[in-house]
Amino acid sequence: MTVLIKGGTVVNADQTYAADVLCSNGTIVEIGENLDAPSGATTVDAGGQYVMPGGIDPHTHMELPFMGTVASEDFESGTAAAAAGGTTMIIDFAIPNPQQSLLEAYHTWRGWAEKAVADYTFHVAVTWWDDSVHEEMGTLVREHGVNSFKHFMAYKGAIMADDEVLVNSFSRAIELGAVVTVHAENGELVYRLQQALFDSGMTGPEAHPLSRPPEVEGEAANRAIRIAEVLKVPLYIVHNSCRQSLEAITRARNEGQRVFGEVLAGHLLIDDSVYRHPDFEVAAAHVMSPPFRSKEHQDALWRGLQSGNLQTTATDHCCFCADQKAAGKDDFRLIPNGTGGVENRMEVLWHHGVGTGRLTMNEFVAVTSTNAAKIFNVYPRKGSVSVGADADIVVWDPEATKTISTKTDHQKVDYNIFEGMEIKGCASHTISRGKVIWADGKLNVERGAGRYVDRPPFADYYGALKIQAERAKPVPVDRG
Ligand code: URQ
Ligand code: ZN
Ligand code: ZN
Repeated sequence: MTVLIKGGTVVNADQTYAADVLCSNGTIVEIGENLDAPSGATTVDAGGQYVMPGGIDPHTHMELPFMGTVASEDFESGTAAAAAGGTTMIIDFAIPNPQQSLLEAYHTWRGWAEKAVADYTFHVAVTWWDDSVHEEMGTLVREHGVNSFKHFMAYKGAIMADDEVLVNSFSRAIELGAVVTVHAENGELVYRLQQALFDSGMTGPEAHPLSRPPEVEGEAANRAIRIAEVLKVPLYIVHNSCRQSLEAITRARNEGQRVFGEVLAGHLLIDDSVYRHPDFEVAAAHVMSPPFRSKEHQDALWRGLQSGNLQTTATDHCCFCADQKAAGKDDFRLIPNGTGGVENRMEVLWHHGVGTGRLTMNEFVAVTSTNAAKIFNVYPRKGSVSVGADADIVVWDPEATKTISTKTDHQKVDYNIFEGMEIKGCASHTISRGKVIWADGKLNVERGAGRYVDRPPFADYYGALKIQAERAKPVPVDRG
């Protein structure tokens, strides 16, 4: 398959220039002016458009079994919807139940993802600890291309990792040259606040944000940062939703600690008034954790992106339809947590980021693709329009307009948190490893065409070898 993208402007995280891009056999093979189309090549007219690295969404949960049900979006429909929005790679999560083998969970998720239409990889969650977890983390890094391990500090009684798990897992991760990531909410406090609110008679979704105030997130973010500081392990905090967690990250980064922060498109644009909607279905459709916050926090998060203290954007795409959310009709604690957006992330960020001047086009590329590729060690294979990179490309039409709606999007869920949002600028073509899979409003995807992306450990990228050497140094024995 050969594709020539003609007449566009290449926009990478570090530079912008007019050039044609030639892709062959899944790879970018030539970038230059006035390239000729080899015979048989497909030509994409990119005149007046931007040719950018395909989006990387570092946080999705396709077909996740969670809170007694299974997320409605699967790997085939979810990667297709992602492509319709310009995203060409997702990083999902293999999440073992406590006492379940990490390897077993990893293979289960690998099986589910075989139907994906575009590329994917997995963070593996550490939800419990014993020597077997220690061993299997090594196997996952050495033999299965996993270089990031997730820890849920929330969800007491289910998949919550306490400090003992965090300390053991963080210590093991740096030995292996892996990054640790956390869902930062204090699960004990959430549990207590949920109980108190329910007992007070507040059973509806309006109680959800009250049970997980920003302080609960700020505490956990800071705790994870301090543990990572002592153990010298690089830390990535997912879905930062508030000023408090951003302040914790900013302080650590100002002191030179290697901490990365992710923000969801939803947390930048949706506020907590949704939980006070009189219609249970609308309020419940927005129940996710951490919850959407007030405008004060949204402004802080935008500043976090602009300042570079937040490096990536994601969606935490974890969809549940109205009949599933109804499980919590009489008890907000039972509403399956999760919302969608994998199709809309890039377009809403372009409109509200680049369109408002908050972000340059290059910063947009950095936060939607390149930074995630670097942090999770697949750059420049992914996250770059450069010769030798995978031909994962989005052709972006800055003049195209649309109104986002669940009626027209491709996500397999009956509610879109961006419903009715009018945006300008969206993907006209999406190319996945050299094949045009989205063009002019139509998907051209193939079940199973997606590939698992191996992510090598960081070796010494994070100083792991130095730390291992320090730990290996014989301790001088005082012979008296
Ligand atoms: O916590 C997560 O990231 C998963 C379980 C999705 N749900 C959510 O509310 N964020
Ligand atoms: Zn989470
Ligand atoms: Zn998540």
